[in-house]
Amino acid sequence: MKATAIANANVALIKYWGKRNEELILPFNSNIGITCDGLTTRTTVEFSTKYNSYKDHQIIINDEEFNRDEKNVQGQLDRIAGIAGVELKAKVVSETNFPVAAGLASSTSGFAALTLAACEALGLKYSPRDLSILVRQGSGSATRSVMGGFVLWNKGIKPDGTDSFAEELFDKHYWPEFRIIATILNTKKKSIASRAGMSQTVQTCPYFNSWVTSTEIDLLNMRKAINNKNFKLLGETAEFNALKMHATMIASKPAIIYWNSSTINIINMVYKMRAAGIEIYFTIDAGPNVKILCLKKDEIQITKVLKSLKEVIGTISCSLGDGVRLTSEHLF
Ligand code: 2P0
Repeated sequence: MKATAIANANVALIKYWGKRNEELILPFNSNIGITCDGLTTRTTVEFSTKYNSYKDHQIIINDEEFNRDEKNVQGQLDRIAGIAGVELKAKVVSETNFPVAAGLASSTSGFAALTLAACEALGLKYSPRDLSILVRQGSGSATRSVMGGFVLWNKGIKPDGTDSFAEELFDKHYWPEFRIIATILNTKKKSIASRAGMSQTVQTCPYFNSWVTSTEIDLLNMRKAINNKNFKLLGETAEFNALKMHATMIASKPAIIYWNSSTINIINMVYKMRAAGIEIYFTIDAGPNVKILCLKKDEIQITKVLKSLKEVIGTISCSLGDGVRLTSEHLF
């Protein structure tokens, strides 16, 4: 009845922004992300037993009772209990080694670890692909955290979502020099949750169709870049795609602006270092924090420059990591 899983956050190089089906969480676009070894969540789930009975789901993240998005977490627990044919409530304790809900993709590792631990606690066994379909129904981008390394989330075309799953393109050993450095600029929770922001963008951004069609081209370029280990093409495509996603947010009504002045300063730092000949690119998710894409040879120098900026309160350097897995080290 109790199980624990560990998952790494997956940061998108080609973004998921917009659902064609909000209920089943089906995206307009296939998207690609990297599972990062340094952004980790461990989650223990225990459903009620005759010894420990829970009247409601109890969710504790980093020692705090969790309110934001609680409905989504509870919904996922109910979904899994429903599949197992029980009506039990659960206690969930989760720990991350990075700030949650600040645009560092915490929901990716969070929902992947939650889903695997909950399934195991109720004796449900899934293939990684089928697990990714179940994770997807909890939170879209978490679909990618089921797998390691470079991960494609196939958008699928079927209305029931059975062909919308994660696929490991290359595992964590594929590109040992690849690095992604998460800068921590502001650990405050975001003002508008991704789910609401995404829906608002789909409904009100006049450029939304262009985002969808042009992302298909970015996806092809990204696959080519990864297949050929072409870092320049990878970085240019990731930046282009991230900026276009933010453009759709800014052009929605009312405007959604996740950036702050620190975000712009880091972007300018990246441009400056690149002009000086360093292979450095960025990507930004639904928050102010910037993720730096670079190679091992430049990691130390880039980290030093980042840490010298007054707005950077921390950095987390990641290589490619593993997909979700079980552990016997429970949190309670
Ligand atoms: C991504 N993000 O591909 C994009 C880029 C943020 C910016 O997926 O409604 O938490 O639970 O499916 O997955 C954030 O959205 O939204 C997200 P839901 P999710 O990583």
